[in-house]
Amino acid sequence: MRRAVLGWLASVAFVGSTLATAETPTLWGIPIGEYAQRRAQLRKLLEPDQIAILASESSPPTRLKFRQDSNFMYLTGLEAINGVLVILPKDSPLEESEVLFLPRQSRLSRLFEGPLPEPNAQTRRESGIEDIRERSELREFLAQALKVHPRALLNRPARTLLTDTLREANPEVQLSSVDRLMARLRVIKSPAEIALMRKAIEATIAGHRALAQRLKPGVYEYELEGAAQDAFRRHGSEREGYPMIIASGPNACILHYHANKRRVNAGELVLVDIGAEYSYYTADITRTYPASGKFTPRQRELYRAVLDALKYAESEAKPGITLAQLHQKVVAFFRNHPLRARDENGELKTLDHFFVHGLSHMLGMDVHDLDPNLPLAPGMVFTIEPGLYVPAEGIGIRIEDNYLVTEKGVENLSRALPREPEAIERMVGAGKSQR
Ligand SMILES: [Mn+2]
Repeated sequence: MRRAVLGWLASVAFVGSTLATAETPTLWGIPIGEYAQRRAQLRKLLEPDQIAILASESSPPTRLKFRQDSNFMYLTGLEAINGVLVILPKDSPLEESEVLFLPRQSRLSRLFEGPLPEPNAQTRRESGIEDIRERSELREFLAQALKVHPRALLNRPARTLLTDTLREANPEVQLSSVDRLMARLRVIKSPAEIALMRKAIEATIAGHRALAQRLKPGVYEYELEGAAQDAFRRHGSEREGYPMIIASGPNACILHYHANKRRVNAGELVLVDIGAEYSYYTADITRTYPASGKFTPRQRELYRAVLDALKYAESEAKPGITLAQLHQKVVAFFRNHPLRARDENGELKTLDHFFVHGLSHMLGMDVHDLDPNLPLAPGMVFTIEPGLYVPAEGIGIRIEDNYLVTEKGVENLSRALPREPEAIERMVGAGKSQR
């Protein structure tokens, strides 16, 4: 695994060691030198007439915890507010390669928000970004830069906040998204990123275990949510990577259910799709539990079909295959499976009829991480999550693990969490015997 990742580092010409040591200064668990390498990589991907402009989030929301824009965070490691990072292509006639514009903080802002990164020596030292200027200089800088680089690639906050400014600075400017380039950078994880993802996965597994212990008929879905959240926090997770799905009985057939307010009945299945975020990286792990601690024969045979599909996909996943190809293999697996179920019209159908979503997605700073749609390659992290949803029977089953692509295949990063039906029953049963 280590060899695979270092191989990737060599292939994109990252120089020097990016492995953190005690002396390596880090931001959010990532060596600051790695942020500089990321910005250098983006710079290399820009065409001569392009410029990348990435804004930070603008203001702290009152109802939600602040979370920096993932692309801005990936390139700076700074939870700045109203900042703008400008990256120029190599061989730009302008002298600069990268400039970060940050606002001065007012006395009141410091009282309300606490200290934020400002254009000063401290931010230069902490971030390793040398050229940090006053936010008030941005407009004039862009007016000059857009003359030479009229194609601007923007992140989401920049599209919202800076579109008017850019058009004023240069009416000829062509605006598009920087996501396609960012996907190429973000899809391959460095050793430091993989270490953070392992932490997120560890916290998520603890959440599943705590939740399974609390599961019994009569419990409310939101109580289970609380149990998982408590375990996340005890493992250092700042927040969830996405709203928890804790879906009992018929709710398991609503794919984006996260109201989590129903009372769990005896004999039902509870589909639990949760992911802790750790230092801006998220896990995404699903298990399906029998509320009473025992699968019915019907639940068990469908569960077994989903688990077999997962194991099959796992064995087929290796460098060179695309996620779309992997998905098609699992569709065929379900189509050829001997089991049948009735659809909403009472007709018997093969199992592929009940597998209605994508098998996989990339995973990283975002739960559905930016995806350049390239074949799997060492250093990529992705999910495999087959599921079967049979509303006529009130049964929804999904099993999802998180995988790191290695030289020869994949490593299941979430393998510490049981998934065999007998082990799942023991996880739920363990809670009962303690009460
Ligand atoms: Mn997922």
